[in-house]
Amino acid sequence: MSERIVVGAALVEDGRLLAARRSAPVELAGRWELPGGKVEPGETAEAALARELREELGVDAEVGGRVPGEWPLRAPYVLHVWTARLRPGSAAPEPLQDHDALRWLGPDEIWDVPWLDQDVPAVRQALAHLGAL
Ligand code: 9L3
Ligand code: MG
Repeated sequence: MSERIVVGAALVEDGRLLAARRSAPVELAGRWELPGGKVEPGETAEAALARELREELGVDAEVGGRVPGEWPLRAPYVLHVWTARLRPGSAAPEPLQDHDALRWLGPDEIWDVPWLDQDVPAVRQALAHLGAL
């Protein structure tokens, strides 16, 4: 089967990175991730990520550039990460779907939450790509 892309957002505001705690499925509940989800057939990665952030968090986000790299998830999925920002006038994020908590993590707090295993290298790479938060 060919690879299917899951997109995650390195959503940054005021020098902090948004982390979202999954409430579902049960095997991932309690672990933190870069919010996002599956790219649907015919959809661009950027459009998919903006859609997922609207659905999951209720925000209006502008997707920036791709963070180099890809991280394997359960086959056939792989995780790609894009930078993102809230557009002026966007609502603040709230956990509407699949999450039960959100945190804006400052540079000293990034590793305070139990990220999903696959998100650890993705977060590390996103931070390297962004430079100082
Ligand atoms: N996943 C892992 N890390 C992430 C994201 C957004 C997703 N940062 C994994 C969790 C699920 C699969 O990818 O197994 C699909 O994600 P979703 O559509 O349930 O968010
Ligand atoms: Mg999701």
